[in-house]
Amino acid sequence: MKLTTAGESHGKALTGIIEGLPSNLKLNTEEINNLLALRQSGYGRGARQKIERDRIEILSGMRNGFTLGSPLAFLIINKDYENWREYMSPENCDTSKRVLTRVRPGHADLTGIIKYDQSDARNVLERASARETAVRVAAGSVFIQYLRNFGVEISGYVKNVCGIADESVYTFKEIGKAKQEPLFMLNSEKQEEAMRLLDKFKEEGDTAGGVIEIRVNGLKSGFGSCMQYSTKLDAILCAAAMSVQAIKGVEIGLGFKAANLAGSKVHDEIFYKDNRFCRETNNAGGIEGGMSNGEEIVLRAAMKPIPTLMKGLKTVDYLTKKPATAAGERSDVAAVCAAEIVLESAVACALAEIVSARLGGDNMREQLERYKNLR
Ligand code: EPS
Repeated sequence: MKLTTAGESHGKALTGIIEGLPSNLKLNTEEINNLLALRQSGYGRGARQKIERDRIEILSGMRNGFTLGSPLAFLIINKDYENWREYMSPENCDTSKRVLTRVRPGHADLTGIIKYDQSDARNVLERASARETAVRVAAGSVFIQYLRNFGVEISGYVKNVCGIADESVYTFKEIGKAKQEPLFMLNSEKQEEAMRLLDKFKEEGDTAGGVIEIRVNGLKSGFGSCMQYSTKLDAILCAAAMSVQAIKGVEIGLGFKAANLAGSKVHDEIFYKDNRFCRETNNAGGIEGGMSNGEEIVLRAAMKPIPTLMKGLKTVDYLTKKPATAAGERSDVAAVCAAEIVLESAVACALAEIVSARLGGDNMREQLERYKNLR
């Protein structure tokens, strides 16, 4: 299973192709649209989200609500393209307007302009933009619906906004309520404090990041492998999370905290009760030896603050080489809620690939039978 995405932030549309979906997977497009709307939500989002109304249009690979086993191709229209058509059209457009040379620290602008031999960072930033994550979320919903057939559920919440941290431990059921909250946080005092901080940052033209926790419930043991480095489940999930724009750190289970503790405080002791092996703790975050161990998978990702600051950081104009203030017309103050949805989707994408590769089979019936027969 493989997802390919295309599309510029202010181009006509974003598109995606998923190859390798089994046939007879029932897909609900309203569920996809609801996840797309959630990605656009969250406290701290900027003016662009008032323009866009992301909805999926499926072009191929599905008939009467079921996949066919052929590539699933889809698009999401960028409504803002109407305001950008004269500068962004694939042919005969005016590229002299909307030029960006006051390259933004932390964005792809400067390295991209050099690497792709451009004189306008727009030719790079349009693709580097987190707008691309809309496609990943549309596909993510497809993968989430696929995984649900095997009893696998993915959820998450925001743990920390710019250092305002909720250190509580929640059950999988409890975190299901997070998406009703303005910042997807479960501690209301911390959430209010974080919202006040974002209000302050908005006034000051600054931005914030945070920490997001993603959990996977219900996956049987043995997904991923200890036999080759490239097949380790933790390596694959961390790479998937790191591929999300603005993510700068990822940990599984206790993660960095494990380095400070004795082995006796870290490793989850094994018991045998009611005819099954079990553990009373889950410090490993559901993965041992690069394989799922049947416990909940726990992954946390750290998002850096958005690099477009309205107050503008010091930079150098790429063309004049003179000191300048970095470009900024509009920006999100924080996009931690969007990142939570995108991370769920990225994890779902990686897991769907791993599950379908282990199961093989061309249709859902074959895959479901094989999953049922796994130990
Ligand atoms: C982004 C810049 C902003 C964000 C965008 C990501 O867009 P614009 O330049 O149009 O104001 O709103 O995110 C989205 C459009 C989105 O849908 O998430 C960037 O530079 O990464």
